[in-house]
Amino acid sequence: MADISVKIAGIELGSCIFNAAGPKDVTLKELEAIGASRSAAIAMKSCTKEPREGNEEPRYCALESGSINSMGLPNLGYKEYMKFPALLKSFGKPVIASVSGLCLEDNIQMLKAFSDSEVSAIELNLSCPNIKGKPQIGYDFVQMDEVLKEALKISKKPAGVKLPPYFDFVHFEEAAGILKRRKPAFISCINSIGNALVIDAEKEATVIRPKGGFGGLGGKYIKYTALANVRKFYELIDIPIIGVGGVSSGRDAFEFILAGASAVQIGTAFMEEGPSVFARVQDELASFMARKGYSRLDDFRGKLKVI
Ligand code: HRO
Repeated sequence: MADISVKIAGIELGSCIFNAAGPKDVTLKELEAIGASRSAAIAMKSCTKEPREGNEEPRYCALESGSINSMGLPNLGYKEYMKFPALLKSFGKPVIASVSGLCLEDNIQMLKAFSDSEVSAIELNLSCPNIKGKPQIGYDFVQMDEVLKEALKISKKPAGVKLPPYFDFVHFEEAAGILKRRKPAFISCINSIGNALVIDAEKEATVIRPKGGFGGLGGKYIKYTALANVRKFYELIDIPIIGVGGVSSGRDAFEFILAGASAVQIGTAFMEEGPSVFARVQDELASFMARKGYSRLDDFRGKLKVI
């Protein structure tokens, strides 16, 4: 059987596949279900300083080949998530906090707190598209540089950054320049493609309610954009990359690793299929690698050929 374990930022992962921050990871019960599955880690919902109800319902809709969401950061507040690693210890896997403060001070305060907690790593989410009146920090390079400068130096735990999708080579280079300077422990790319609009022609209406129906697009629709982001950053910077966006099979995971990802997260497919998705995708990846004659991820990571 192929070995699909990996070490990222000093953290040993039994496999390279785990859940993306976001779906089904708000409550302790949901996190326990991830712990009991074959997800290699337990990523927790992005949190804010205070608990949040999130946006009005309906705020998630499964689509033919993906999903649209405008959850609006519903979460229990960071103090609850600080307690969870101890309660999830029996699963014996890394617990990852995701921090999405509504201002720089909140991000700093939460990073400080998680840094002294039992989490294994922290993902700083600079790319939530669904907060009314709050632009995605990952698209404002001045602010992104400032946040990373102040926030990353605080954390004693490996701290990475969740990026929005970029679409222009100039933007990739600008973002890469900041990342080279601020040196996060890893990057996760990509978040959902923000502010898509899905329309139900029969009802002549949007499929979600918040923000006039605009929301983050996820799933298969965004796989090629996600692969492009992983590849571009792999070419530009020497920081471990966690690929996320449209992974629903072992073959998808293989493509992300071939593009340069060190690990792969699953969002929409986990939301739709439930925790068994992790075992299925891992087994498919291992079989696909065996068929190709690869015994470990390093045999093909980043080795994409351009025809
Ligand atoms: O909660 C959300 O609406 C949400 C977040 Cl924080 C995020 O980072 N990405 C997303 O698609 N939705």
